[in-house]
Amino acid sequence: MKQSGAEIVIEALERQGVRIITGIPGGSNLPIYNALYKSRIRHILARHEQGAGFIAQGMARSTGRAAVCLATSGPGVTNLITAIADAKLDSVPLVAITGQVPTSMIGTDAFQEVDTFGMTMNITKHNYLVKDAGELPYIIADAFRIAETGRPGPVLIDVPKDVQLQEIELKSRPDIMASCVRKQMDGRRIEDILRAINNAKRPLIYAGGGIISAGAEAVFSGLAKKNSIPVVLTLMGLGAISPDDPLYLGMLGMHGAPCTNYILDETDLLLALGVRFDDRAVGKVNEFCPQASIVHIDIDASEIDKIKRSNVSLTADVKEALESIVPLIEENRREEWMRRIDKIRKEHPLPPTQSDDPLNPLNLIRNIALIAGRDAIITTDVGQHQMWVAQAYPFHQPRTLLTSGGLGTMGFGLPAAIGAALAHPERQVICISGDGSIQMNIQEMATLADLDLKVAVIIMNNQHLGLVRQQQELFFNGNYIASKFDSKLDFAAIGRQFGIRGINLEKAIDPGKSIELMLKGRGPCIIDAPIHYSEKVFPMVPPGAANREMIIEAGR
Ligand SMILES: Cc1ncc(C[n+]2csc(CCOP(=O)(O)OP(=O)(O)O)c2C)c(N)n1
Repeated sequence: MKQSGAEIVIEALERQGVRIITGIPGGSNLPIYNALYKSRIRHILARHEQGAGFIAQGMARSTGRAAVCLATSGPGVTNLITAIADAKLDSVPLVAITGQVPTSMIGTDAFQEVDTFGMTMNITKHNYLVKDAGELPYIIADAFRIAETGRPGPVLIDVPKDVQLQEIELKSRPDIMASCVRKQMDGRRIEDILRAINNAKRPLIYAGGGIISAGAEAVFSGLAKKNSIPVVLTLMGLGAISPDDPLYLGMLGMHGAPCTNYILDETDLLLALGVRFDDRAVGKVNEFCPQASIVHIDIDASEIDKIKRSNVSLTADVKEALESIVPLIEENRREEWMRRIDKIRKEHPLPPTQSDDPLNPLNLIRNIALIAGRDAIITTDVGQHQMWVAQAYPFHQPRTLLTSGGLGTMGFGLPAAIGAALAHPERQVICISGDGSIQMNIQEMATLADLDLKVAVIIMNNQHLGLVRQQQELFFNGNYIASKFDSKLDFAAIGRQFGIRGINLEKAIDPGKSIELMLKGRGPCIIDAPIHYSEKVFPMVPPGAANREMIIEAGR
């Protein structure tokens, strides 16, 4: 039986077990949409391709499985690019399938032609320009394997329209995930790591998103417990260990828990697990952990020694590596180090919340956490609200915080929340956003209204680009330019116009109760929470400074 390239694309996605895809049709990908018409795969019509990319990311980040988005050539692709770059920096498995002008017209500046392959080469883990429909089943199977295995990441498949329309008879189809070969771990390195841990007096674990990608949370907290090693997490690592674990010290870095940045100065062995020494985490690199030997375990060989030279390194799946290490590691109570840690913790707590105002940002976030429960999935946008969430929201499980860590993309939160809710319709999903960020993909409120998902969007509305204003106040002599919005938007009313329940907490007598009632209601809701514009995120390490030079609070 002859099939078109477009039908082969959809059949290959079905064979991968894909149930939902999201995107926007256009001239160059209409044959794929036509094939989708007859498929049991559900399609979610986004309102902007960046929204589609982040909806797919929300599915992928909350499940760990590759999710699929579609875009047409030209502007469809350029709109999608931010979401692809975002997936690359945060190691999110994504398969983007884009339409392209017919092969004979490539390079002619045809209508809606851009060089998708060239433009996405540096922001994907791998990309393809398909020349023949017969390649499609193999390319799609490979794309999923590449996106999901090793260090996850985005893969793009650009399919010219004539290839979508090409009719062929497929002789064979590839096995799904057949070629996933495990790398052998270097046993001598494991011995070196064991020796380093056993000899250390003041070890510290610095762990990140790699722990969550590998599903290594249990063995990782087992290591910390057995050998009494305190833990600091990156933004991407939040949820990898319970915030109630006595060994957990908090997030490190630019807006981290102050004690972490002092303890990093004292450690003699840093165990860097599934991390990439990002500048927001380590601050001034040559002043990061000045007394420590470094053991670095990461699945991506290119991360080893990229930013900070390690004394022992292991390129491996961090879960497999820890499963080899933990049974062999000595039990150790490290009483002296624990006493020292306790002292530093007590001397340098997070800046206390000055008020009992329920609309104080940290109070608001703690309250949301109490109402939402441990199973809720939280997405954020980028700005002060994102850092307040990272500081104050207790993430007890992996994949409950979805945030744009590497690219720091405003506009991520709402579509990512839609994706998370599509993948987990039974769970409460909450997008905590800022009034600046929400406006970057506000059109996806229409998608949310279509889908009627259990998503609450809480907008911390300070009528400013708050984090920009904060930097202008602290580092640019209060020269406030381009950080204030002159029009005061009523997001609850905007939500209602999209067909979503909305409430403004400005006049709420008990904001906590109002939030609870909104979350209990059916379907999505928008909550506009007024925040004073002068609120700041502390501590803050000035850009380029060492972590210990953090500003703890205004004037200090
Ligand atoms: C797409 C994009 N453009 C610009 C920035 C730079 N930026 C970082 S934070 C921020 C302000 C965010 O404002 P808002 O969403 O209102 O959050 P707030 O800081 O007030 O909580 C800006 C403009 C960015 N991160 N992403």
